[in-house]
Amino acid sequence: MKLKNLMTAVVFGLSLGPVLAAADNNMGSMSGMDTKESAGPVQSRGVITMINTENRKVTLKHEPIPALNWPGMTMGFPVAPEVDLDALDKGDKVVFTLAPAGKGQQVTSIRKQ
Ligand SMILES: [Cu+2]
Repeated sequence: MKLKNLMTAVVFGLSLGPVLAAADNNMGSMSGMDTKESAGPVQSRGVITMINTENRKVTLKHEPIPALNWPGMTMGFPVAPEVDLDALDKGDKVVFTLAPAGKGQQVTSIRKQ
């Protein structure tokens, strides 16, 4: 039954598409967002909604970032080791830079606006 085998191959091939697309979308709290893989450092603005200096994590309510295809949203980022967080607090309006790190983005600079 050659025709049946062909149909099976076609159905299997079609069903594989969404599975691969889902596997690409592995961004932790940002699951569901479509991220461009090759983006370099990008600058944006936002407000600090949470900051953890010891664990070097910051949560930012950021503006839309067209370079990453991100809408405005609140999300957490790891902060690069060289970035000084001591002068920053929850509620601060900031300008920050993101650079690709692992499967997501990390903050490579951040300062009060
Ligand atoms: Cu985001």
